[in-house]
Amino acid sequence: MANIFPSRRIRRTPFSKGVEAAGVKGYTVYNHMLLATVFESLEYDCAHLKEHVQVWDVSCERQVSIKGPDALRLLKLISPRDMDRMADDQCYYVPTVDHNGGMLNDPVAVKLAADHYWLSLADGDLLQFALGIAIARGFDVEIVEPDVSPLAVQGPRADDLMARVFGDAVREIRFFRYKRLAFQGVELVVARSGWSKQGGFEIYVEGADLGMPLWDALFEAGEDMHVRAGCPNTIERIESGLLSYGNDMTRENTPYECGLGKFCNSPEDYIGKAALAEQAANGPARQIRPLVISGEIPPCLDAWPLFADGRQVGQVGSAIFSPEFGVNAAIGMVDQSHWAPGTVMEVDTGAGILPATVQDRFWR
Ligand code: THG
Repeated sequence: MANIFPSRRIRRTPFSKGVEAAGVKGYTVYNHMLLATVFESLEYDCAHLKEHVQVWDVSCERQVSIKGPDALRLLKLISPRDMDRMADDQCYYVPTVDHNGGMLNDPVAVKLAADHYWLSLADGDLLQFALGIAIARGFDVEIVEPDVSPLAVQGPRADDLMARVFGDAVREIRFFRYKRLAFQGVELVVARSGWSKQGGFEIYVEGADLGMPLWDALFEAGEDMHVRAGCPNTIERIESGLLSYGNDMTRENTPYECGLGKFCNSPEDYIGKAALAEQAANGPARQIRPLVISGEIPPCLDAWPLFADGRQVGQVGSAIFSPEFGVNAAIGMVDQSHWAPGTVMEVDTGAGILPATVQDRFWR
């Protein structure tokens, strides 16, 4: 593929200088912003992540800040998840849907105060959806994209590295909870979360000026821990079954199809609830499944159709060879008729038709 021409419109981040100095080899664009995809190689980066600790510039997980007397009212309209149960220090994975129940985004919501929330976005312009609803309903809220850039620290040594920079208090942070901890006198939200299953934290860095000082402090503190710059790793996240909006699911899919029905427990009349009622009662007709594809696969750049019994029965949205498990691991959306574990279909990769077998579960 040819290079993407860089410009102001493809936004850099507060950590871009550090990412470049660390030898980034590939980028994608996510929320109109640079997101690194590879440093050494996908395989090397993945193995290192599983053994040591990495610092990830995930600034592209942009925040939609919703603040004001009607903040919770607005959230209850755009969230299928019961927001009343959310603790003051909690983060919630929240599939958000349109009036047809189609997925618009799958952000992490962070409760900063009873009248102030952040939605930490996947790739999509959810701010405009929230703003449109707020204006149409005359809600008293301020909706902005603040100068907040998440920096993730992921891997088995994440607790040890973070403790050196933020103190031992980080060790007490529970999964999807946060504490406000100081760096250079500025209190930052530090949550136990991140887009890997290797454990770790996300620091919501408020103020771009703090970016490189924090980046440098983490690398200095982690010198003897083999700390490296990393990024969400395609191999690790497919093995882990972490869904990628735009790849594994789009507005064509409901949260039930994405296996996110457990996050649709709101008693409120949220947007899309009526459209989802049928699936809430009877389940979806197709759903996300882990698959193994036999043979040599090319990079998955388009949805690959799945065929069986002479018809299409689903599609694959992500696929990659897993060195740890020795298989091509894939994430597919599969019709109920063919989603049982062990079912074999044929997948058209564009470079050949290969067998694809439904798995019991993801790899971790
Ligand atoms: N962290 C933050 N913002 C984000 C992401 C993140 N925005 C973009 C993207 N990732 C949003 N999508 C996801 C998908 C999965 C998870 C988080 C965000 C995730 N899921 C866990 C799981 O599936 O096991 C836990 C879900 C739960 O139990 O609540 O972590 O990573 N800030």
